[in-house]
Amino acid sequence: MKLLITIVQDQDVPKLLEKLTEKNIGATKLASTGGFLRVGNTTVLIGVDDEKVDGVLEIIKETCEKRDQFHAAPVSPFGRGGVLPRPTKVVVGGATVFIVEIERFEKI
Ligand code: 2BA
Repeated sequence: MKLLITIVQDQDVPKLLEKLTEKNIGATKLASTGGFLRVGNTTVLIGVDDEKVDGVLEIIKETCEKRDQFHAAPVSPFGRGGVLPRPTKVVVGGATVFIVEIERFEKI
């Protein structure tokens, strides 16, 4: 069994959860925040048998989009005479997935 720790953009969550539920795949949604942009994203925990991992990755690919976001570096109080940093574009998503081996799984 594997646990897919899946970080996605909030906008993609309803569709992702709908598709997983259609296939009877259990998921847990957690609110999270990206360390770089410091904006909210969603972490979805998905526990599945090994043979279902590729199918779940397909669903994630189908439902999670790449999007452009802008990153403005924090303004330093010791900054250079009021010059504001230019926001830089970063491409976020589709999804960041960590696939972890599950040693034991119990539902009690
Ligand atoms: P954030 O950390 O807010 O990162 C958002 C996007 O900013 C990233 O998109 C990437 O395009 C860019 N980015 C991140 N760190 C950067 C850096 N040091 N320099 C330049 N650009 C940078 P994604 O790669 O699609 O990541 C989306 C979210 O997935 C991340 O949000 C974070 O919450 C999570 N994530 C990505 N890689 C991770 C990792 N190695 N460990 C834990 N979480 C990760």
